[in-house]
Amino acid sequence: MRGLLILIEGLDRSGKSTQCDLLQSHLNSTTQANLYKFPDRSSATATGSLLHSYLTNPTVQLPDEAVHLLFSANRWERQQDILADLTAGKCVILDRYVYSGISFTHAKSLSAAGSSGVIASLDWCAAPDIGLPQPDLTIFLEVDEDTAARRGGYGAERYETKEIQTRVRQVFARFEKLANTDGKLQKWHTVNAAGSIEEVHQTIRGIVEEYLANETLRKSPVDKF
Ligand code: ADP
Ligand code: 2DT
Ligand code: MG
Repeated sequence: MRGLLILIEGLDRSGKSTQCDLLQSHLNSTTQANLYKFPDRSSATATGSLLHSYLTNPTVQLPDEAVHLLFSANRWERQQDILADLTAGKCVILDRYVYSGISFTHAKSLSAAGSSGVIASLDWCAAPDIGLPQPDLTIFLEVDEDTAARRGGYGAERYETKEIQTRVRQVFARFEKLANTDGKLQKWHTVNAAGSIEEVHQTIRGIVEEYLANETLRKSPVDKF
């Protein structure tokens, strides 16, 4: 049986990275699990260092369209590794993926400053990721802005402002319906991430267990976007 492709999405400081680490440790106790964090800023990708510069250095100027394509290219750079892991029976946990890509770029088009025409189109934003492996399940960690703010101030990276986070939240809200429309297995689970780290972890484990036990799913090929 192949591994499961599990995506953890959410706004900044919703607890994604914390929960990805806990889930990986838990899965590793019974099976094998690898974690991919996007953007992958490591030397495993050619685009990672450019994206890191863009996120951390405000003087780096790149058109919104070009940045969007780079984030997608960064996922494509790891596609073969992800598929190889799944085929080898390993579970793959993703810390952000396609939905962050669409949401952050599209959110810029909603900003008061305005932007080029094309990023206002969700179809345009989704197009570069067409063909990438589609997660078997997406867990969206939902946390209100006040709770997230109590977890520490915004850092210095691009996008870490209240205005952008609010707009990103609005775009994310559309995906639950879109991801669950095929009438088959539920692919999107919104989880209340305001509880303790352990409570959220237990909720995530409960959801993942069901998919792990689904032999039909694990004997069928991974879907593509
Ligand atoms: P993200 O990857 O979504 O930005 P992190 O996992 O890095 O979020 O968590 C952001 C901060 O909030 C960290 O300091 C982390 O320890 C803390 N944190 C994560 N989950 C919780 C939680 N459920 N309750 C309280 N604090 C949390
Ligand atoms: P973290 O490394 O703290 O998660 O922040 N982003 C991410 C995009 O704009 N497009 C994408 O495709 C992805 C994966 C979200 C990474 C920042 O990069 C943004 C926050
Ligand atoms: Mg994180």
